[in-house]
Amino acid sequence: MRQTWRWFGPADTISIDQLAQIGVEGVVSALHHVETGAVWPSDEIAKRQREIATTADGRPTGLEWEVVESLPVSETIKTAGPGWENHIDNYRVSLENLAAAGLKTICYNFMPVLDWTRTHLRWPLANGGTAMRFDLAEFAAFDIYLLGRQGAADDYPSQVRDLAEKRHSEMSAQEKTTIERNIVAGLPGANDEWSLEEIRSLLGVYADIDHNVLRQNLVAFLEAVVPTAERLGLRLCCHPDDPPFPILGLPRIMSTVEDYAHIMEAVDSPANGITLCTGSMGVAENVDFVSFIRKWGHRVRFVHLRNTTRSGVSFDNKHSFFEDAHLDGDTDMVAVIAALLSEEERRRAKGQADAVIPMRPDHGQELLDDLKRDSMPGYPLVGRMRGLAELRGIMTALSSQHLKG
Ligand code: DNO
Ligand code: MN
Repeated sequence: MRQTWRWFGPADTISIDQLAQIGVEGVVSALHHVETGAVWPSDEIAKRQREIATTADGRPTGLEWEVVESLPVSETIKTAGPGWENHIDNYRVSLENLAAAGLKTICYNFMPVLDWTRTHLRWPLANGGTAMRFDLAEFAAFDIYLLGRQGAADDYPSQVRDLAEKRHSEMSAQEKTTIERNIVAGLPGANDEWSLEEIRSLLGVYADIDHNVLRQNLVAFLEAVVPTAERLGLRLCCHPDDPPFPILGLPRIMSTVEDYAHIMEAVDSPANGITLCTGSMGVAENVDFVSFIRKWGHRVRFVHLRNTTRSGVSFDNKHSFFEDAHLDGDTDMVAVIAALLSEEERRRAKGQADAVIPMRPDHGQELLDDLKRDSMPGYPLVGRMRGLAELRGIMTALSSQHLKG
């Protein structure tokens, strides 16, 4: 696998020349400053390529922009609302511009309104570091009391409602603001920043959009853009919902192995691919990543490796969890990596040019010097570096000639 690293551009707290020391082989980036739904202009794409290829003082970094994460899908496209054609045209032009610049792998997601969601960004760990956490009781307190969504209480069993009520009654004004901001304002890489008011009105837009309608909207999006991607030799790859279950009464349709099977079959093209994210899907119980990779590995274009531990209140396979160290947690990372390396072997045996799959350590805990710096939530230097180092060890050991024969 190719070891990549997410870099948010010149505004990133980690400079591009530091990545060489980490042993990063390729860069994952996006034009976060372009408004969602608008075209990514060729000159902006070229600028980002230059920012990745050269340091601020003009030295070559030896790195290239290899994966786009994400080319965001607008709410207009997700809801198939007025202006859909225009946003689809723009998406196609962005794909043309990216392909002309030599980019091939395009990650996106189809989560309505909220991208990845956590209640705690810096949850203290016993070892002194911090981790991100999603706590269902805290989330319910936000949903029922802070957002005040109509009918929210009915979405939680009484045990969770009681915990939420207790939490809400104990929360200081400061804590309320923090949890609101954590959930609503959007975490790094999220497409859009909302206010509580905007969330309320967006929920109204989704009133008639259930699981099936949202699935149809994803299929309509793919039917519209996959032929373009195919012609340009691009690989689109959908990131799973995080967390992998409906929140705020909104449908989520890319949470499970079955969801992926449905979408892969509905638009059966090599350009319609998968971003495998163990940290997102692995929150659910009994996810069999090894069978998933055996069945759908040929459509996996990009991999996020990260581990979570379910901890706290759960119901209906919805869980509270925290982001554990990359080799700890509920997902058997060694088995996942072994399955991915076998997939690469299969591709090589068939002589495929795209045998190597880009992977990145997805998130990291804040450890050591991360705690003294202003790190982007989920994207600190030391924690991600620890993650990459551990994952690299597994990849090297499993692909070692000593193990064969
Ligand atoms: C979640 C992560 C997120 C992701 C965002 C934006 O598992 O990979 O940081 O990057 O959804 O794409
Ligand atoms: Mn991910």
